[in-house]
Amino acid sequence: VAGANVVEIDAVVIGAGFGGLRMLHELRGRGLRAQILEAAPDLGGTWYWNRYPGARTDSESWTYAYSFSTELQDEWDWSERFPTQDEVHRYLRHVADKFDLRKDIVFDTRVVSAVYEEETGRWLVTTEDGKRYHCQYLVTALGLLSLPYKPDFDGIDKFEGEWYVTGRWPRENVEFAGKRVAVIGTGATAVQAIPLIAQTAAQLTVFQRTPNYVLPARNYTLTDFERESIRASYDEIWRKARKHPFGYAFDRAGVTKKDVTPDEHRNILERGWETGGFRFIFETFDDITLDQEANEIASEFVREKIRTIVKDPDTADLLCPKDYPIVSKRPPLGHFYYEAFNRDNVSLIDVSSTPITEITAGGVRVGDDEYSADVIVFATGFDAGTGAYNHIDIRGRGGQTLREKWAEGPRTHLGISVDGFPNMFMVSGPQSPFGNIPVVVEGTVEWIGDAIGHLRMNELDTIEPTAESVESWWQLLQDYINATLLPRGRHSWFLGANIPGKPRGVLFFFGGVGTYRKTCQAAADGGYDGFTIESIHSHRRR
Ligand code: NA7
Repeated sequence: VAGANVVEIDAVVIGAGFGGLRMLHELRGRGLRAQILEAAPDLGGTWYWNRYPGARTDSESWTYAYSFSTELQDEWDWSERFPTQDEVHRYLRHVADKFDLRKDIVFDTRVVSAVYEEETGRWLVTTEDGKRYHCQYLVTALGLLSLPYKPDFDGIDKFEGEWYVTGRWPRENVEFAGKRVAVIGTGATAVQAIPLIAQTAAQLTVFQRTPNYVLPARNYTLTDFERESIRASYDEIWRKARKHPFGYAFDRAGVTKKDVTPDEHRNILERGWETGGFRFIFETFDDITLDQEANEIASEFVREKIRTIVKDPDTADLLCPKDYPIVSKRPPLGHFYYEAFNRDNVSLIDVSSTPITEITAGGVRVGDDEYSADVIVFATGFDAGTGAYNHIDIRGRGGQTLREKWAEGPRTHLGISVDGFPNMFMVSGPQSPFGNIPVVVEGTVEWIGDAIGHLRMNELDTIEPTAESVESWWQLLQDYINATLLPRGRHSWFLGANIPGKPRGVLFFFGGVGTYRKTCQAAADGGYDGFTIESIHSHRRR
């Protein structure tokens, strides 16, 4: 490919979220000319798009950040335990300014295709507005939950009110005051939005298909003293987070069900409930995700709390998850979520047996019942993992599309690379670990940086995994998830089961962030074991 309209560059990174920004900095630090192509008008990824009421992290602020720069972590002041969308977005903008990243980000630019050229060993990336980039390395930092899913209900075009999708929330203020609002969905997003919408809406109707185990967030404002002690402990924080199964700076509980009496068991769960957040899961008992009995005790504990908080027994009963174990779906964190159902203006509609039939001109119809609404909020989740990949025409060796390759579900090695797609690297791609994303992302970015460094130092051109290592990774993913209670989650997006027609399969690595990091490091230390590395011209192989 040649021509005036083609930008020749070392690397193209798609996406300016947590992963893409960090990747650009890494590539630059290694002397590469790189550019980010970003569909949105601003950076932030998830933290750009998800500006619905109540949007904030479920990770503690001091671990929902980059660790690569001591100066950055020392100068940034988090204001709360769980920062809002606005604060995380400000943080990422600060990072971009500090490291002068914006000059290499092209905004409002959606990538439509990326095609690998076998003769040159380069990728040709084309954008919607016809720009073309020719690069040696392609990094897809598309996000694991970036393509919103909105069910295809009949009648939406006839609806006379306003409707919004949480993952594509408008930048201007949405007014709920005095309005009848319908929220569809009760996942992590809806759980954050519902208590806030309830405060101003005239009437809020929540449509629930599957109740969740919502844990209290117990958010608080950080004092200067707390911020100072966090700053003083960053080494320890990152050491713990990198070892933790889900990338959090938590201690292992060191206790399982068999170590305690029923009274002690209850006291520990009470303490975890008071501490709030995912600490309820990870700092109470180490066997909640693994052992059915330990899990059922924790599950029943949450149900009891729901029945205590929610005054109307029928509503409480509907809010109690009954037929799947806690943590088999990602538990949301609530900021007075269950309490919201005690308000006179909030009602809960069960759509588990009779699904939403259609959207009408005036609201939502479920069977014979119609619920009036001026505003409908779709908090119906994401096409996780592969969704954003299917929206780009990615073609590897022999013109094979990634869509075809993944027709039965994603196939990768380490969640980073795919056989037949040389020099394509995924940051938090399908089959990488699910957990505290910044920690996962930094590990992956550094690994990709090292792999590229290795190629350049040895004057080699391409790296791609062998078909065998991709097959083994798939098998390993099955083994890990099958050792847990996770396969029992209802409509779980971990398994692709939230999207009608999506192939069912394990979309994430559940062997733990610590194990994952070690595995990736071992592959690099072993001279990129499981990968084929080639020189295009001499066909030198190793
Ligand atoms: P989730 O957790 O996938 O939640 C989506 C919700 O939408 C969930 O309650 C679904 O019920 C519901 N849903 C989906 N389709 C329908 C239909 N057709 N009818 C009724 N209800 C429906 O997405 P979130 O955005 O809340 O959270 C995603 C992650 O983002 C979160 O975990 C964080 O990691 C960040 P279901 O449970 O499928 O029965």
